[in-house]
Amino acid sequence: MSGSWEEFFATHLPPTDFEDNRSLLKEFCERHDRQGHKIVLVTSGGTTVPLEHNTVRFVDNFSAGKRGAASAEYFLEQGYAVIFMHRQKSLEPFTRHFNGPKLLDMLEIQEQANNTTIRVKQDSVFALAPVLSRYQAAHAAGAILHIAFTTVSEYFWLLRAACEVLAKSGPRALLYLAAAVSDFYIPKDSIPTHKMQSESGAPVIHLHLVPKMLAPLVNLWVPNAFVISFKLETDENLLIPKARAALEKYKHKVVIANMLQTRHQRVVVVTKEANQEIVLTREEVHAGVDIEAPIVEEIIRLHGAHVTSRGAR
Ligand code: PAZ
Repeated sequence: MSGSWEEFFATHLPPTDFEDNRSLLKEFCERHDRQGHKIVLVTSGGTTVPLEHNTVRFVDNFSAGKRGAASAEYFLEQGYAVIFMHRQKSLEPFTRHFNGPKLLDMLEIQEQANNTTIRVKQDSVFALAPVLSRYQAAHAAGAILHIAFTTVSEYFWLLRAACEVLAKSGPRALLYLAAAVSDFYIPKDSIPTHKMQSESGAPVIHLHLVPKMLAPLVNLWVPNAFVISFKLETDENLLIPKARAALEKYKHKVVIANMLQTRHQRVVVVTKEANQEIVLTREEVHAGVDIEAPIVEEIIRLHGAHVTSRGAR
């Protein structure tokens, strides 16, 4: 049995920079609310479960944050204000295009007498310029706010704080919960302060179930928002039944279902009415097309209908 979410918050302290993040969230949402913008909270990347208070080791998961980072870019393109709540050091909008050595491969050094300059290679200008210009436009407009988490408890503290301010946007708030959040945690009083020592023998680790936060989120925290959760499975037979079960249990609007190995080529958008498959062709995959473009297009269409049905704009 999982404990209650009240108990979870009572036994986990907020992150150290919590109040700063809360102020940033408040300022961002109030500003965009005044301007009548739709606001999306995109959560992205995986959460950790620390095994020590002074954390050397932790339980982690596979998520790289590509889904969230790419989706944030497409929401920005469509005029949404984006709260990008992401795992520290996971992929981020715009910079994701130049991850690893890609950026350095685009540059060349020119030495002339005492003058060394660095230039973007001519054939890379076409790749860099559109991304740079979208990045600069988003930042100049103050249209994106980055909030970082690492552990599962930091994630829930920040998620609840974001919901507190998003609630004021009513149906114009969209929650796109793409982060891979641990279902398990170790209570704070069960982990050692310092690095576990191998001399003490093999540790026995007892994981507890994380309370299901979608229930209070949908019913109490943001009752008028358009909420989308994601469901990842590795057994195809479980994918749609579990996505549909989540929709029926939590009564939110959409579950986006995906399989671990094919998550960047195929998803199923599950709503009360239908299962809609979005699939990239082999050519699109080779050309580096983002599946997040058609996903976000469909979500924006559904969100628009939700806003209209609630008599808002
Ligand atoms: O972060 P990523 O691009 O590597 O993967 C995306 C994803 C699979 C984490 C996301 O699409 C998702 O399904 N998130 C929810 C996972 C879950 O808890 O079921």
